[in-house]
Amino acid sequence: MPNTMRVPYSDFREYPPEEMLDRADKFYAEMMRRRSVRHFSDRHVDVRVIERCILAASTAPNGANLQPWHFVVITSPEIKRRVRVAAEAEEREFYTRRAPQEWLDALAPLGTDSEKPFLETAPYLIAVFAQPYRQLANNDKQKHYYVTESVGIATGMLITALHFSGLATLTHTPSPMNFLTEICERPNHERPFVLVVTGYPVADVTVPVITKKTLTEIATFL
Ligand code: IYR
Repeated sequence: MPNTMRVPYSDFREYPPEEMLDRADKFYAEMMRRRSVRHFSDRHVDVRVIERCILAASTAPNGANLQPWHFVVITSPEIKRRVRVAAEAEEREFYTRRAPQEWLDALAPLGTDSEKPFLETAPYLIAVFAQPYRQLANNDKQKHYYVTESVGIATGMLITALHFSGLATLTHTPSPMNFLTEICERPNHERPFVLVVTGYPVADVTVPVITKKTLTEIATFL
């Protein structure tokens, strides 16, 4: 065994079975209220909420605890504008040339197009970056493990934390989004993973009517 200091896990909490079920029910109900929105208000949001949610995301389980992620919080109108211009250029290509008809058909119910005004209106754009490795001071590289899984889990926890705090998000993945590395001034080896658009929805926001698969469709108990 490596000589790592270990401490009792005294923070673990056990609940009586009834309470456990009640907590699971309540959490499911809370998560059922989460919807992606595409129309954001420019209302101010306290940056401390964003900081806490990023800290919550950083508790995600991840490969060898190397925490292969970086979050860039964009509030500057000038940088938001650059992100919008670059994203819309890629999206125009996507909608008019790159996307196969099958993909466009799948997107039709969402009513999306290449216009992304929310990239300027929303108070926060949180760009999540994945780090395949860490550049050490002596120029050596320390490899990271399960990077996609780790950053995916952290992003899920970020979205959950933002929703739980009372904010709306849009998980946006302009494709390709390499432009984010330069705009966010990140090192070249970091991979833009997702852009979490964050803020309040506009007052009259609508969302598409969608259904979720049933438990029997998504789960098998052996
Ligand atoms: N990136 C494009 C297209 C798009 C793709 C999927 I899959 C979505 O769930 C939604 C949109 C856009 O943002 O419009």
